[in-house]
Amino acid sequence: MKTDRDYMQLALDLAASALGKTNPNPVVGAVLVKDGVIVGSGLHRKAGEPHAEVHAFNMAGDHAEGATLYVTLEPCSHFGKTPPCANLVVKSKVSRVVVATRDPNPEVAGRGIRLIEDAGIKVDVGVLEDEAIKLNERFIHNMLTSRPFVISKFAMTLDGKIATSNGHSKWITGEDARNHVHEIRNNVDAILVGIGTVLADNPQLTTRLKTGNVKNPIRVILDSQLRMPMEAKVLDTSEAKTIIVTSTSNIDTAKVATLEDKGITIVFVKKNNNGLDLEEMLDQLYKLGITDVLVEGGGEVNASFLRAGLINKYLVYIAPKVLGGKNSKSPFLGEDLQTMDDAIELEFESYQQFGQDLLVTAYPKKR
Ligand code: AOF
Ligand code: ZN
Repeated sequence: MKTDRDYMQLALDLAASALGKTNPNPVVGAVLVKDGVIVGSGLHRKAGEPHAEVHAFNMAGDHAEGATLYVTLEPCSHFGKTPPCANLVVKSKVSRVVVATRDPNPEVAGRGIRLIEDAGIKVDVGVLEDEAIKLNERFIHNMLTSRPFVISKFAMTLDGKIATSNGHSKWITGEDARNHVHEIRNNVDAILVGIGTVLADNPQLTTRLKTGNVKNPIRVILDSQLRMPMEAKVLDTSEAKTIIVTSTSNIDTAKVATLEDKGITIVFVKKNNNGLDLEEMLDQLYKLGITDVLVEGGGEVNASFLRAGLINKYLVYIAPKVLGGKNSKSPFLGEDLQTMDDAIELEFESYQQFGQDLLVTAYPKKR
């Protein structure tokens, strides 16, 4: 006998297969079960396309009547790009609905569940809820803060170095780990670096994958004094869009105009004691439709996100190499702290191996 958790796991697996493809929407999976037989299943594939439940009901047809619907996110109750799934659930006369977690979207926020319950259908909420929340961490953060989800990513040696003293860093990790970075880039809306990284490495910051559909994230460059060289590779917008974030006190209007003529978007934010106001920047990026940002350094940029408490997740590749050297580069620069009590505390969530390298996933410690 399969349990509620088994069917919800199936729905979660369906949802997970669309991770990175549904932005700004969440990933959602749905499974319809009648007398122990799966009569329908579906997932939300892309914003603007039908929701998971619609696909599952289409597959099930008349078999939906009397079935149990397992869905990883509360069915919606609003008219967005698509009509409310809760109405469809009621109309199809299922006998029970099992929901992993509520939809934090203020347009929904419990109304979907109420609509279904008011029609006399039993709803159970909370099956595999932790997993469902983790799966939609980006969407939930967006809904609660109206800001993009910020991921800090870097690769370091076992002794915590990201480059030699003269900035050489090719390569710290092996090919498998580096390919994995491109898979991550393929699934985020934006990738962010400081102008220092552009000046030092002249990177392309695009996604390079051998197979599958490649989607380049928008490149966001922090450049408070507009030092961007006109020949920088990131100014070639034929493959990916570029946003330069600069200070409102920047008065180089001629350079701004030249960059805008090249198709670059310039975002102006005020400065605070630590440089550009990153909170204001995130507010603006979200308004431009960016739901997550992969921060790829350098050390000063990483440190300013860290000190502002804006990092939501860490992806740290660790290579089995020791570099040593008191001037080798570290992932986070910024101010020197005096005691360990001042350290930012994290929680390790998991580790994976790519070739000889490890990927550690960590989150800020919950208080
Ligand atoms: C569901 N099932 O598969 C998804 C849901 O613009 P729309 O019509 O696509 O609505 C998007 C919102 O609907 C999204 O922000 C979230 O609250 C909900 N997403 N809901 O029941 C789904 N993708
Ligand atoms: Zn829906």
